[in-house]
Amino acid sequence: MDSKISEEDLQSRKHMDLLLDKAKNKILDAENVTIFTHTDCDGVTAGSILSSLLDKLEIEHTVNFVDINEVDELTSDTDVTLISDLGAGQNLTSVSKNSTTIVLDHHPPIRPLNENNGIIEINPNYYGWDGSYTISGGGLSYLLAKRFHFYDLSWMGILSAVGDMQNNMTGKLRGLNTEILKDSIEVGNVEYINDLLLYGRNTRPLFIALSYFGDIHLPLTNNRNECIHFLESLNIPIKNDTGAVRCLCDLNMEEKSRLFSELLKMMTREVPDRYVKYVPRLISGESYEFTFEEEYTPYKDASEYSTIINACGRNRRFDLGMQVIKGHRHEIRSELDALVKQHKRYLAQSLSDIQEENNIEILDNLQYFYGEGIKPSVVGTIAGMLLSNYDWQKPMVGYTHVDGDQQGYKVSLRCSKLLGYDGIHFGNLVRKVASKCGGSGGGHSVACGAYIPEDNISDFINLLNNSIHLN
Ligand SMILES: [Mn+2]
Repeated sequence: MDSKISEEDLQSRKHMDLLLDKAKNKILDAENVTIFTHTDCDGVTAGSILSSLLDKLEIEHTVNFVDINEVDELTSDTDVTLISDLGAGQNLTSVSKNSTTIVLDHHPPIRPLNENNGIIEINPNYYGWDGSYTISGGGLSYLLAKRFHFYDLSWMGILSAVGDMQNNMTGKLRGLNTEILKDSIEVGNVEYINDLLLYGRNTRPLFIALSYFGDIHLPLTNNRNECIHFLESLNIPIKNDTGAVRCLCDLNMEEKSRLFSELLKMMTREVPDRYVKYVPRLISGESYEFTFEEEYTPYKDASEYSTIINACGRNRRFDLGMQVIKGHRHEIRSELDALVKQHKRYLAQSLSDIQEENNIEILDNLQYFYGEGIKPSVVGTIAGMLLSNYDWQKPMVGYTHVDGDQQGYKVSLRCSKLLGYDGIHFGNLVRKVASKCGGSGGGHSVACGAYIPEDNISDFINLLNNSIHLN
């Protein structure tokens, strides 16, 4: 954890606390509060933090999950309106007309600090801190709860940061996220360890986790038998003494370091020379665990936990996600299990449909598919899953019709982190190209998306293809 803080940063942090205290006083004076929050894992977690905060204060409130394009039309007549994980980039005149409005967002703001028309805006970008990795919407919501000394909500700030992929590029949390991490470790709710970046540390048999490993194609990719041989050759048992199949969390340090070195060798062979220096970052990084959760459940590891919340969000069952986070898991267990199972089945089916129909078009600088009938909320997930089966050196773009009978396409792009390390920021590129095509877009360097008008989709694909300069 990097804890060096400059004098300037310290002043900025103090200023942020002044605004948070202002927000705190407005909340303490309020009889009722409306929460608007985003529909992704960060947004659902942010809503859960704010709702937990208001529960503790015994203030009446509602939580509403909204998409970015709905923000302009939001209205509220409660004393206070809290908007988290969105709002910074949107017009808030209709919502702020009759209600004291507090925005906790980490996206680039359109209103200058101190000229917010009475809106209290807490946003890291005002202080030169990049909101894509220094703090999440949920993290900002926790910083508000922290002014009330509710440190026990800090673990949720870690969940939202990981769900927002804030640690994606460097393999660890940075910026204000480290303050939240420190709080959550101090209250004993979170532990972090350096580990292999295999997804499913607590729930997936190791040989299966290996078969899905990474975003570049390896001899192990999608080949479970090969993974079993690989582990045997490293003298890493597949099963433990009781006969149960081992997960990554069952390995000792020595086994993990053997696995690390072999993966390093294997990946180094597969990538062009200029990428070799980045390979260790693909294999290991920090993992965050919740101490109060049980082993071998998807709730133990922050990254697996965020998948559950995403599954809720992508099926528009935000209420279930929030119940999970707020600790009412018992009541909704069977409903949640059914949803997660159905979500996984849907992803697998969509994936095999696309592959069977051989729908992937390969252009010079990108590859793309039209996911006809695929839900727009999962087209990015599918693009990511396809990547290692095709050319990982080009981004994978998927598009599908937006929900309902509306015209237009939702586009998602996923690419190997190696392209990001090489300096390409696809979020920025997609934003530019989308706006040239009459749409809007943006996001992270290696995972981003756009909305494109019905008639302009082929222009968008071609223009994007021509705007990408791969080395
Ligand atoms: Mn977010």
